[in-house]
Amino acid sequence: MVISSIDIIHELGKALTPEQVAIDPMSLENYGQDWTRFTPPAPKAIVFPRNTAEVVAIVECARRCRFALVPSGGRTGLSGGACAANGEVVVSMDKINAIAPVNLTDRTVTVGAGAITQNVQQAASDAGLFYPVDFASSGSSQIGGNIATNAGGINVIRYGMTRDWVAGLTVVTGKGEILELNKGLMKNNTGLDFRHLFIGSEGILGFITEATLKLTSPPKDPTVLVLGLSDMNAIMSVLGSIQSTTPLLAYEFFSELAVAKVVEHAGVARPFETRAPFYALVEFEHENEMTDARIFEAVEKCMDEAWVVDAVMSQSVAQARALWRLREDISETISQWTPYKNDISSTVSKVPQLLSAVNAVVHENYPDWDVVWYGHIGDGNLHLNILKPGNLRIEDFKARCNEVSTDIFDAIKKLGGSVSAEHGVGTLKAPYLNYTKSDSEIDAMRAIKDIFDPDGILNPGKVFSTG
Ligand code: 2HG
Ligand code: ZN
Repeated sequence: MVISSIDIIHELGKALTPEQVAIDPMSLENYGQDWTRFTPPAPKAIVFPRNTAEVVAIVECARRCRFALVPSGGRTGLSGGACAANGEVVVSMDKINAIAPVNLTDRTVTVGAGAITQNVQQAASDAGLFYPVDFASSGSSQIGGNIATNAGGINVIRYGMTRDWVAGLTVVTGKGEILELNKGLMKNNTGLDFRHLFIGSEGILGFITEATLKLTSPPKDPTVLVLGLSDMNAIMSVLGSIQSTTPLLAYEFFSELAVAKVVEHAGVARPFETRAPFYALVEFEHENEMTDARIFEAVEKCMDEAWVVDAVMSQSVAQARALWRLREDISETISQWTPYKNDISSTVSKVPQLLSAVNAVVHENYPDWDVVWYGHIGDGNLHLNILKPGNLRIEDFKARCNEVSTDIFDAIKKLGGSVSAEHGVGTLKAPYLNYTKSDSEIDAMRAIKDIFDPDGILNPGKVFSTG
């Protein structure tokens, strides 16, 4: 029996209240897509549950009336994981956003999935603690989405990914069951830990409705150093020199084209007059007066080796923030060129091989196009963005980039790397999952999805290729 959209909306209104169901064009447009802007949004409706029980009611309604659900956080994703392009019902977590008082003894905080990352960071900071997962979109991304994509960001080299900061999860599966996973425990060796199955599952197993997050002590006086590099190959030698003297909070890299774009379009100041082909941004804790001496010595050595051509170090929190903008403003600034994104990785030791393999593909295939290099290179993670030439139709641009991607992904496969280091698979990387995961792994992933989502109502078309 096929149920009409009108009946489905009526049923949802009964499961929740009619005010919690939106079908106006603006909501459909807004909640039907993420930051990729590659897929025209076309959801049937948007629903706004206020608690876990209401999410159960939505899942039960979807199973009964046979329609698909797309979980929706801040929709800052870059792989199309939260897009609804085929008449799905989008389940927004906006209203499940409470932040409980910080538990100072456990050093944890329990939050609703819709809590904004920055608000969680602020709550931790107000309690004298620190939630270390951070990225440019923290002002609008939500904790549930961060967990569903195992978000990384700018401090991974020191603090790891979101996975490392989740002590407990409440989820609603595609069967409408509520699971309380790990319950905030620090120690719990009782067989398979499903918490880790749901972290990074991109909404294909269930809805994350609540999370207990671990907190830590804040870093002492974070200081930023921006270095101009003589060429791309210098990047890992510089990392080695600096890391051997001082533990790092971040090690980022970006190209001159990235700097030129943020200077011109975001009003960010250049770090220094010298133009270098590439730059490194290093952040470290300023522990004591010895820190400066150690850092200066390492930078001097890098200059003697001709790896570094110029350098500047922040002298205040405001200066550190200004220097960070050189890196953090890149993604938003270049979004006006509808970039084709690569979010690739190798082990840190193989980064030189990764860079030279990718460089060869870029030279051969995009000789006349603008290619912006940046990324969390200290984690082995490169964000290679190809900017769409103005005269090219988006479909033709995508098709051309998709072809070239396979050359890049072949190189990554040889290196044992990943086709999606931190943005997730979503729809954009689904056709390429087999470059990183074996057929047996993909079969097991599908079998696990069937256990938690036997009717296939959760985020269809994401993660697994349908072609
Ligand atoms: C970043 O590191 C984000 O700035 C976005 O992960 C990367 O836009 C991108 O490709
Ligand atoms: Zn990133």
